[in-house]
Amino acid sequence: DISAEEQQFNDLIAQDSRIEPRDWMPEAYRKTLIRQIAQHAHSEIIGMQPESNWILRAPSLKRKAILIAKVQDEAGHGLYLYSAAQTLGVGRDEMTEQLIAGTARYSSIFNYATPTWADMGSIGWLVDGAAICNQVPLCRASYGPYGRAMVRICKEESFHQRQGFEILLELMNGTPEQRQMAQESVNRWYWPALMMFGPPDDDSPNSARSMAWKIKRFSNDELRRRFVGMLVPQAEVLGLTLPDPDLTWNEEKQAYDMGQPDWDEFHEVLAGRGQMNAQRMQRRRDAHDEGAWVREAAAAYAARQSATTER
Ligand code: FAQ
Repeated sequence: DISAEEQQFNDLIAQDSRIEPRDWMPEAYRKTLIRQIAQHAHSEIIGMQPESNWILRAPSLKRKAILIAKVQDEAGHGLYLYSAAQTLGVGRDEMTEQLIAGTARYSSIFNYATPTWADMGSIGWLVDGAAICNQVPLCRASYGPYGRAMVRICKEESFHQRQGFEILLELMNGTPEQRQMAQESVNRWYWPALMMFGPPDDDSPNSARSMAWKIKRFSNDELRRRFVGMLVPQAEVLGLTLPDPDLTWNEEKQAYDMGQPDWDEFHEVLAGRGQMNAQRMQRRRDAHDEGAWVREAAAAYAARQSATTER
């Protein structure tokens, strides 16, 4: 026995139609979207840090210009996503407060250090690669503003992925030291990149409901498998080894058998005890404090503008 509005919501989901901000939606649907979209937005904002670490040290003017543009794109993605979350009734200030207070989640991947230039290649190839694999299906998410934001974000991510691939390709065509630097970096980023897809399916509390609501279209493990399938031929082109001794083609399943990431490490990072968690949070808090004068100036300007138009 359900209400007419709930029936209409269920029908829209069943028809693969879209839910828009003014439509009725179950409170749990709204909450889960706010959770996922805000986490995603925070990931983009915190995700600027590992690469901005290299802007001043990029090996050429061209590389520097590309890296600056990529980090700016990430800021832009964060802003589209905060706007999408705002259509669900949560305030930007509230989301920012949660990030600053350390009570919000952001992707585990951004808590790893970037000690070498090759890490810029690995982030583009593996981290943006994983992001695309996860986000292309999100373009069809049932919530309209989220799906539409994803379309634009995915276009930019595919450029990011290619620039990372190209950094690694150039290193692999370089000196033995450069090739070694690329392989060492891929060894460090491979497993954390696989963790971006979330815990294994039998340990993923949100998956079943999010799939029934057509927010998620594929399970965490399914997307992880697809990603590895996409990487194998690209690694061959690069001449890089993927650091998984159990990675083998299974003819019968027509898919790769693969090893498992270290899930204890994943839970440690989620609990705030990863390599760079404390530093990432401190940097975000400092940036927030340093930006106070900009927010004050913008608010003062907006107040004066509205006073002028009222007159
Ligand atoms: N890190 O039940 P599930 C980028 C949490 S790409 C941290 O499976 P769900 C681009 C999860 O939130 C990165 N936490 O959850 C870029 C949940 O916790 P909660 C961002 C994780 O939501 C590239 C709990 O574990 N992309 O930024 C992680 O159904 C380069 C249980 O998990 C997105 O956010 C993790 N890896 O599935 C930027 C994509 N995995 O909330 C800069 C959108 C899981 O119950 C440079 N999000 N958790 O306390 C999604 O697709 C989903 O939210 C999943 C998780 C797949 C991440």
